Amino acid sequence: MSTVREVTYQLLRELGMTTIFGNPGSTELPFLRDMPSDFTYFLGLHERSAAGMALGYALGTGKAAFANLHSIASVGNGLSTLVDALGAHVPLVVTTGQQDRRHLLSEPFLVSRAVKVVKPYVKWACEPQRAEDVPAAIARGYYLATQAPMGPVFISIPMDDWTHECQPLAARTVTQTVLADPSALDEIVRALDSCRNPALVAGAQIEEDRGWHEVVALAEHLNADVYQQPIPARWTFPRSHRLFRGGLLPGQQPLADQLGAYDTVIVLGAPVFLYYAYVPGNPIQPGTKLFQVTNSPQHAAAALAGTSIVGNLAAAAQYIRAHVKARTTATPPPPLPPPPKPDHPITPAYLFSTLNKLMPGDAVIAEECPSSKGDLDRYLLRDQPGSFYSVPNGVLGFGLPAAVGLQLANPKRRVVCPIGDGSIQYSIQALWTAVQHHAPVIVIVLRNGDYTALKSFCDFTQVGRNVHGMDLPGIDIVKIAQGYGMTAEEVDLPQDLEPALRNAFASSQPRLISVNVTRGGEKCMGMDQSVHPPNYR
Ligand SMILES: Cc1ncc(C[n+]2csc(CCOP(=O)(O)OP(=O)(O)O)c2C)c(N)n1
Repeated sequence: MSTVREVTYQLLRELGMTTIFGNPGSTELPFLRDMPSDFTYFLGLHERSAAGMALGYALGTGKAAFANLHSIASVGNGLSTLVDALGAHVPLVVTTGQQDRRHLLSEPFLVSRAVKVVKPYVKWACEPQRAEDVPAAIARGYYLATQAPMGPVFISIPMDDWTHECQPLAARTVTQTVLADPSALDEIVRALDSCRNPALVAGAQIEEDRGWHEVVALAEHLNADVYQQPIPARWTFPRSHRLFRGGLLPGQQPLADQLGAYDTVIVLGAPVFLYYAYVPGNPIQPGTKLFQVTNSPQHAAAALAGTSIVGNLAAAAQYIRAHVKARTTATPPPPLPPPPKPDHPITPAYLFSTLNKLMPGDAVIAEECPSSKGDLDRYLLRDQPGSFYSVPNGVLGFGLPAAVGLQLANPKRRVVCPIGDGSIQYSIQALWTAVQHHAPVIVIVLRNGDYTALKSFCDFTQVGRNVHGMDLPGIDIVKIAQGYGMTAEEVDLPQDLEPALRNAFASSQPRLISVNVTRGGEKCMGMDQSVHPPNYR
């Protein structure tokens, strides 16, 4: 008879999860011992980094990733990754050790109540009732994690379970696609056929459902203007396409104003809508017909306006295009932003336009640079699917491990991680894993010496500047990176930027470039006082 451990490894193999990201503790050792040689283990030095790399790996492969974290620390240190995975619909199967069942009642050292803690942020959390149920629980978690909308599942496993006897368990086929009701999509077709001026909003779910090409084809068929959803976790429309009109603002009134000229708006694969500051107003101008197609029943239920249709994005876009009349006229594209000057200190705009010039066409961006998002949005152009990932819920610590996981998943596409000097500190340990595994990620630190985004928010909402904890003096990120074994350098002069980036792209090893950039001056997520922000003074 096989053991729980043997059956589990065979199951993971059949489910295609032979890559394990983790941080071990005593409660995980009975599982991790003698790992079969066809499995690869990536050590993260902290659960946030380990789980965050698994998340990047899942994003990069488009498949479920497996993380094995330590006891209750899995939740304490790793919870924000689960929050990210739930928000960004990333299929993660997270297992974590529990103390030996035989003395759980007495609350021993390292006892874990993780299942209870984690529940609001996973699709399913479970500690199996019996040892021999462990493989079946992992299988059930996997099938659920990979169902749209995808997301994380969590299984807590007592450490004595692994040696129990267990029946073999074959992996099953569980399909993942749910199609939208065609009669509901017909309503969108009728609205588009009878409208004057339609617009599409492209959301992250287009990539989750592999619908990039279908949505581009639909937009071209309609000659419709296309906007990216507010605060996008992914870019899902080619940035230099003639129909692309930029991103939507994350506030009710300013967003409704941006879409004010359109009489029909179809949101494809995004919430209606994701806001940041509370700027009240109509979610959409009265008179504009609003439709949402989403793979998430939650998003459909939570939408503030319009008709919501649940179903797969690729299939829905294909259906609409097959039934709707083509349109021949398009509005002219807006002018390109002026090329930024090589000022000193270097501006984020100059940094991103230089990076854009030097990056290979298939390079992947995993970004976390809060106050420079506007410049990044203006000057980085990505035209291929799977090219852009960003923090989905505003919890910092996403960018660096996601970049490393994406790079491990995609050795052929270079991953670039533009990240704030504050943001990089939240899961800094991922630098070490990149070095150990020669994952050639290029980390570009925007060193402005403070939490600029928070200062902008202070100004935006009139909180004032008399707030502690806004400045970051005395951090030498180059030495920190070198301490983890990474080649790193500082760039201060604009003329040194291009050579530093060229060298990084020419090298096949990971590298960190810390760029001293200008302080402040950015709007709050693209918004200024003209939108009438809330006043918290
Ligand atoms: C885990 C976490 N802690 C704190 C914050 C609050 N926060 C939002 S933006 C920000 C500043 C980040 O600083 P940096 O990366 O240097 O970017 P900058 O604002 O300077 O562009 C902070 C601390 C957060 N979003 N997530």
